[in-house]
Amino acid sequence: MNSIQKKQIVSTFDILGKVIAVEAFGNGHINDTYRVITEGEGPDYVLQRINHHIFRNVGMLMDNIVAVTNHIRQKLMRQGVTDLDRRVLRFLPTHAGDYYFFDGESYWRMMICVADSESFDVVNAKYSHFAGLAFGDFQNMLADIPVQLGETIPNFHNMEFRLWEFREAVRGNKAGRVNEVGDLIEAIEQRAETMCEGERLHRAGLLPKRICHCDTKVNNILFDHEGKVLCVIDLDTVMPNFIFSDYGDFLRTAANTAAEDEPDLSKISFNMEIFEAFTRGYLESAKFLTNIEISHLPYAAALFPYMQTVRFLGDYLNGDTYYKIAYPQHNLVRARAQMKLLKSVEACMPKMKEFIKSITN
Ligand code: GN1
Ligand code: MG
Repeated sequence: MNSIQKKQIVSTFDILGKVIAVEAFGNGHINDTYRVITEGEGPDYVLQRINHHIFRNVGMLMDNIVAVTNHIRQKLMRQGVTDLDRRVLRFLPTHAGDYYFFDGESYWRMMICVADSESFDVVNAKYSHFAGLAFGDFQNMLADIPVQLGETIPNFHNMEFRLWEFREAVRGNKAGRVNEVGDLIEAIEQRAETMCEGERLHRAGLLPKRICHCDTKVNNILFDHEGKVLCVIDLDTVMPNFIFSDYGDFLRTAANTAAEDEPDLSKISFNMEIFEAFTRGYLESAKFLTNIEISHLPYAAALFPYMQTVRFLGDYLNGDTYYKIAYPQHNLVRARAQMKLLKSVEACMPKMKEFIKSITN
């Protein structure tokens, strides 16, 4: 798409200011993101092409997001927060009054670019503590949202479903790659039963679903220049789930000593200092947690590297149809990296349990 076409799409939204440029922005694996730079003092904007092969019901998706951001904005207003456009995303309607624009091929949406904010792929313990507080607050604020949010991707973090899907990928062997990954398939199967504990607890009525963010990668948080969390972004997957989703996915990314797709496995391990700081923050703000939720936090720390191993390897076996890849083996490298992280998390299990006991007693 050329810059004239992008500017035409931008012009369907009700934004202020003259557009100077539309530039590629961010590094998400699913949607395409652009920064819309405007002249003068007014805000810049973020334009996104929604991946509608993955988010199949764009109407429901945007209804969810508008409900969530409006609810949070009202709460913040009541708390006396003044810089609202930095503390919660604000989506802009088109001139026709819709929160997305369909150009005949793709779905687009527009939001205000949060001023004076930073995002990181690596954070220190102080920032992790603030992140823990922020996710507890986020779940807390959404606990009484008056509308029923839809599941934008059905069974998104359902481990039993993800394993079913993975086994279909192995059986189908669409890309002819099953033979090269026997060791990984075995490592996945060895842990399958243990990793579905969440679903079993839920069926037994022992584990609630709460509104969660469900994509709490560290780079989905915007910080101010002092390290305080301004807001969370990437709200496509906000839906009812186990709190394990938000807790586990933050640690999967922030407590990994290397990148999610690091090819050199010796660089990958689980950082207990980040774990402790984040857990402390989360338990300080998420006062609503039950004992079962708290005692399963170490399980959640293992669940997400496990689930990503399953999802990345499944995509590799299917011929790379889901995640954006930068080179042919990318999904396999990601899967191996996540398995290495999982093994490191497993080795930390006793220490994690001890730490949680020590701060909750
Ligand atoms: C995707 O969009 P992005 O890159 O923040 C994915 C997450 C995965 C993540 C792995 C809708 O997130 O579930 O954890 O990649 N989002 C979707 O990096 O599948
Ligand atoms: Mg993202």
